[in-house]
Amino acid sequence: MRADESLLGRGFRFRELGVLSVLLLLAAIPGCEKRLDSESASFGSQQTVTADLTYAPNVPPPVARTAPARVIVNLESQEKTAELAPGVTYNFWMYNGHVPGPFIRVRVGDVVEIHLKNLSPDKTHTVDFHAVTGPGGGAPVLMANPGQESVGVFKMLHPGLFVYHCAANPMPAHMSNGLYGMLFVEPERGLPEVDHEYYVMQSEFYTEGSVGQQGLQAYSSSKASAETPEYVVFNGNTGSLMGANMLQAKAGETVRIFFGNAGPNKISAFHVVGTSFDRLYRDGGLKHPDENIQTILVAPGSAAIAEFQVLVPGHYTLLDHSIFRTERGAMGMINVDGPDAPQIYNKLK
Ligand SMILES: [Cu+2]
Repeated sequence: MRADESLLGRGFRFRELGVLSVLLLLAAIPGCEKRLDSESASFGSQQTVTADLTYAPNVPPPVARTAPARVIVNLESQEKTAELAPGVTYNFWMYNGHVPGPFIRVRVGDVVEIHLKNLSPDKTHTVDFHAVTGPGGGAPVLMANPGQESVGVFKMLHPGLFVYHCAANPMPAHMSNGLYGMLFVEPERGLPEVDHEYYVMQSEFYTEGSVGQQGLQAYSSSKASAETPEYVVFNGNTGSLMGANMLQAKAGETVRIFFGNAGPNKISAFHVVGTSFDRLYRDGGLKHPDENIQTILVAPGSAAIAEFQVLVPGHYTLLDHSIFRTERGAMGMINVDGPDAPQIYNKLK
């Protein structure tokens, strides 16, 4: 027997001992066996609630429950012509009549029951939830032909901020035309309280006409394939966070942005001019937030949670710091009201 084989054999014995001691420990903890049983049986036995869905830039209130539930989520897929930019319209494919689709907020351990009604006259749609554990993120289960409804149940095993999107064929077209949104799985004790929570999702649009060309614009699959978008926007429209639609806060308040990138192609360099992120949950993971971050890369199909306190009144610009994209729509504003703060920000001459 060679020396390494002997070590391997000893390793196996140590592992066996380790497993045995964990089993003995579990047996020794009163009620432990019972907790494991109730956990495995919980797929169909909790309280049933209907999800409170909101549309960008609004976020549903934190989950108040302290125990898992079965959460009903009602989605409809449809195609509808709407404005993409001033004087520019587009035939969006959308969930619940909005681009991005609804913000869904649940709690880790919840069982989410998705009802997808496909109102399209001629296209099959579905949903791939990045929060779902299992083939296709639920897409094969939720595939719905025109006029049909599909229903799937999925257990939320991991806390975090997750993207969802259509995954029907041809997938690039379904993802380019507006079928996406976000689902937030709260950890057991939720996130720290803040004054404002907002939902911002970046995506690209590939139109036959160049940026700004007026009228109804058709989808260009050749530009999408070449990854040359005409529009890069927040919340489905160049003006969704501008003018009367600016996000609002008061000086001294804390803001949390649930930021997603639907792509389909471009990595976002998300930045808020005039502040850094006091706390940043990279890629939507909640375990180890980072501090004092200026610009964050968010991949297509990923998300991040950015938190900051606004101390000085004025306008703060949200943008993709890949800066030419601001000329294609990737810009929004936060309006901060309140008294001047000359000890932090002042003009001397
Ligand atoms: Cu689809």
